[in-house]
Amino acid sequence: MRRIFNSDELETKFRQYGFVCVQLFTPDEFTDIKNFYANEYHNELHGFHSSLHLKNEEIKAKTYEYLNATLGQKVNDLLFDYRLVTASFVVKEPGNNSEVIAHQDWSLVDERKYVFLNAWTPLEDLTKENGVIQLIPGTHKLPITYRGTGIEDPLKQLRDQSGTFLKRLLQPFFLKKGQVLIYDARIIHQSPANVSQTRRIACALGFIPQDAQLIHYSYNRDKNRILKLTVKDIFFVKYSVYSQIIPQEVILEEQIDHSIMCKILDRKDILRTQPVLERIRRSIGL
Ligand SMILES: O=C(O)CCC(=O)C(=O)O
Repeated sequence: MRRIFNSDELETKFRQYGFVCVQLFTPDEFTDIKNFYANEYHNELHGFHSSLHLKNEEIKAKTYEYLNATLGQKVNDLLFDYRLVTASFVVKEPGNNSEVIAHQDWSLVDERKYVFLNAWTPLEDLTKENGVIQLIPGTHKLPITYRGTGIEDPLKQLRDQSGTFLKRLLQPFFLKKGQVLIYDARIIHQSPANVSQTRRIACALGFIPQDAQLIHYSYNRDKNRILKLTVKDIFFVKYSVYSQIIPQEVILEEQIDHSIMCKILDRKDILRTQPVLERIRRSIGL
């Protein structure tokens, strides 16, 4: 398996749990980042929003450059030959409409071979009120799913039928300012609404291996297939989830791979990633 971290300790922890948490920045380093956000982002948005979703290419490119210089290099120093492909602000405005439901992040590489990493760091200490990040350790070992434009969400059934099942497995991580959570994009994660009085800003940086190509999966209704698009690294500056229009000029190759199918996950898939729960399940004959 291709190595992910330079340090053996981080590599071992990551392989087991699907994430690591590292203290990487001083709180002072975040003052400038908060100023950058205040100066550059003036939209009156509500609930949860991500700068990656915006249509404005200029601000997305500027944010990428800025977060790469301020945070990206230092995170990348921990990684074994990775490169930054996305950099964004993920923001929860105060109010009870900013919940992020349990999901896996989009697949940005062919996960049969590579691991796409998200490095997530809040600009404030996380609390129970301001939208603490929660994840299910071990779910990076789930069967391969394909996540992208128009593709059925692999967690749909689990959320519809048994939201409490996922909720019971999700663990909160009360990160302090300066700590970074680096997780495998396949890890199931969510965050509750920000019911504090102030905006919660976090930065999310997406890294893929140097030897991997950036991929975007997209469902094609006519062909009833998932298309595998190999795209240029600038893809997420050009693409907006609001319009869902895939910019043709950044596609390098379009392919229908017949082994790629929609996969909807069920309880057994999740339990298999939880060794202790799986042992109990088997011992009681479930
Ligand atoms: O910022 C958050 O609270 C969650 C963000 C998230 O889940 C994501 O960007 O995939």
